[in-house]
Amino acid sequence: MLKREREMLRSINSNLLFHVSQTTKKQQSNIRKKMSRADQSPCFERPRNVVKRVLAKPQHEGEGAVVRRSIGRMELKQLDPFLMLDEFSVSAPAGFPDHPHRGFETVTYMLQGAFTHQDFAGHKGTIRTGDLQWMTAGRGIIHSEMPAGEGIQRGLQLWINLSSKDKMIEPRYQELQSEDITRVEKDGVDVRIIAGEAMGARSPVYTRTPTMFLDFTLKPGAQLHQHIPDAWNSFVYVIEGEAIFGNSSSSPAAAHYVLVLSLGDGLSVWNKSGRPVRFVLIGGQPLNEPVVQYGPFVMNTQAEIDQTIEDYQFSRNGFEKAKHWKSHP
Ligand code: FJH
Ligand code: FE
Repeated sequence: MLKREREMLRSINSNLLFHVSQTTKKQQSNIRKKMSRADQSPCFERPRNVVKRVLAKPQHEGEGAVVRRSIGRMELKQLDPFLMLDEFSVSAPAGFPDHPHRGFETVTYMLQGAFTHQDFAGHKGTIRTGDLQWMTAGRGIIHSEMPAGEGIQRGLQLWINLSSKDKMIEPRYQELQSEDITRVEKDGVDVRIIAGEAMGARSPVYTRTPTMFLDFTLKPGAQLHQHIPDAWNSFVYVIEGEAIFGNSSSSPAAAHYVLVLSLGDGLSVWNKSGRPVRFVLIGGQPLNEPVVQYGPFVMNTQAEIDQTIEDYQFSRNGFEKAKHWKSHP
């Protein structure tokens, strides 16, 4: 349904007959037909529903760290263009000491506490609650990611694949502090726009693989209708509370569940519970390319993986700065 038609629908609903009187009889009849379909889903032609629901159970990763892996676990190996989503919730000294990446992007979003990162090119910093680091590893990065500060450090890390033409680009960082992340609040819905657009606002983050990443909080009773480009793969990860996703007669989904969505033009969410619900909605345009992964290297062919292992071992083709580098404790 076109935006203009949706606006017309809204105007009919609120008895603003002025708009309707400007349309032809045929247009009015089309709108009424769409309205009866809209009774089931008021906003979308093809509403998305949950096709798979998986609990992200804790597992060991890095050095003494435990993560809840949702995308990337056995039952959900990949959801093109996404390779992995981890929720991390732990205190120092656990973490992710010096390690490489090639061929994809990592998006680190802090929910609570702080993480310090350092890389072999001298890039260093600490991201804190609500901050974002969007790292395009491209041809190669070696870095460490360690919790900073006292108590529980909690965050998400998403791995987004790069298309074959982008796998060997120069590494790049986009960093946003919490106060610079676009935020919109309306009718009990609060959204922080990490990537893409929602509720009339847009994130400044450049996504080489077209991606949306939205952090929603819905008050009790609130409802949300979020557009998602039709052919994009998408999923929800519930951070806190519970809500009904898609079909309003489905059962609520709770924290640490990942919900894979069917294709369609949007998702409806209803917080039927008595407390707030927080979740991320992530979507991306599939690359439709072969994926060969060897730990932190993601390429298109086994030959490219073999070449990457060699480049890493001999500090070549993007890993030159690895020769004499070690992170500071
Ligand atoms: C040794 N050193 C194994 C090692 C493995 C790694 C790895 C880590 C994250 C991550 C997840 C959530 C976060 C916000 C803060 C980071 C991840 C986060 C995913 C792999 C393979 C490093 C050193 C190692 O990094 O930042 O929440 N997840 C996939 N593993 C490593 O990075 C052994 C001796
Ligand atoms: Fe890393």
